[in-house]
Amino acid sequence: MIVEAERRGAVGVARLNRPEARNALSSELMEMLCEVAEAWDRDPDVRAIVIAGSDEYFAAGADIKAMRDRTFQEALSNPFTSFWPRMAAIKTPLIAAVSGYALGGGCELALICDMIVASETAEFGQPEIMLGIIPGGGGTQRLARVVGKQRAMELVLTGRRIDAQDAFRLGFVNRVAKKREWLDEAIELAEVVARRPPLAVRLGKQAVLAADETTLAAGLDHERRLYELSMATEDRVEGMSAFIEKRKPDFRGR
Ligand code: DAK
Repeated sequence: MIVEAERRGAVGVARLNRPEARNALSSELMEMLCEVAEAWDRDPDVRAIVIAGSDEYFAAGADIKAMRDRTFQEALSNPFTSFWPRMAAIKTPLIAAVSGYALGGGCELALICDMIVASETAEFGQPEIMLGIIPGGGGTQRLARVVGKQRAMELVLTGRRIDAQDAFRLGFVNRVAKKREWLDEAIELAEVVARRPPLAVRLGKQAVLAADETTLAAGLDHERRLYELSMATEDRVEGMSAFIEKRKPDFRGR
């Protein structure tokens, strides 16, 4: 399977598996990844999703061999364009577990995720400029929001790669793991999120993502409404009661 899906308790782990093409994101691979993520997103027992590649490569970007002969008309009607918004619409928290190369669309896929755990071997980059194109999966927009305009400009216009430590310093990745521990660390982080009350987790994700879309005043208004929704949940009564009664909360997702 070009995407291997495995459940580890409340965490779904999807592993990209096209070693012969360095996990290049063909339409077939992206379709399968979207289907897996969307099915988990509908499943209340899945509370967090990890997207990973292999030790050597997360993903080397879109499939250049498939792209080269695509006409303008084919590019316009190709489903490829729809995969990125589909992944961005997943409400369950997404954690990218990146070891080795995350380039072009691979870097953009990691950027769509809500958090990134990188192996010390990870290398990130937007090399599209070397192919005569620019990033098309959010690499100019999400990257600029994460690392700032000047640094995004350098990565997009030079195509140079950055390593895991640089990515950490830039606030691009949440943590850097030892090379044999990257996947376990990503799953551990996902398990922590999975133990939190799921409705509040989804509202929290939605609220933080709104920060990229709105002015501060509109964002604060949006946060206030989402906060009020969280106050209407049974889980928040349980969370507050458990604190006061000095016991562990039993969150039900209601
Ligand atoms: N596509 C297709 N095949 C690829 C590939 C790719 N991106 N990357 C590697 N391969 C294939 C190679 O062609 C080679 O195949 P064979 O020669 O064996 O048939 C095999 O994988 C092994 O590759 P290498 O021999 O190059 O392996 P190395 O370990 O030496 O190097 C590498 C690994 C990842 C550093 C290198 O392969 C590399 O630089 N790959 C290309 C990276 C790149 O330029 N990525 C950007 C692609 S453009 C959009 C959304 C997104 C996008 C566009 C639009 N919309 C929503 C509209 C995204 C665009 C891109 O990502």
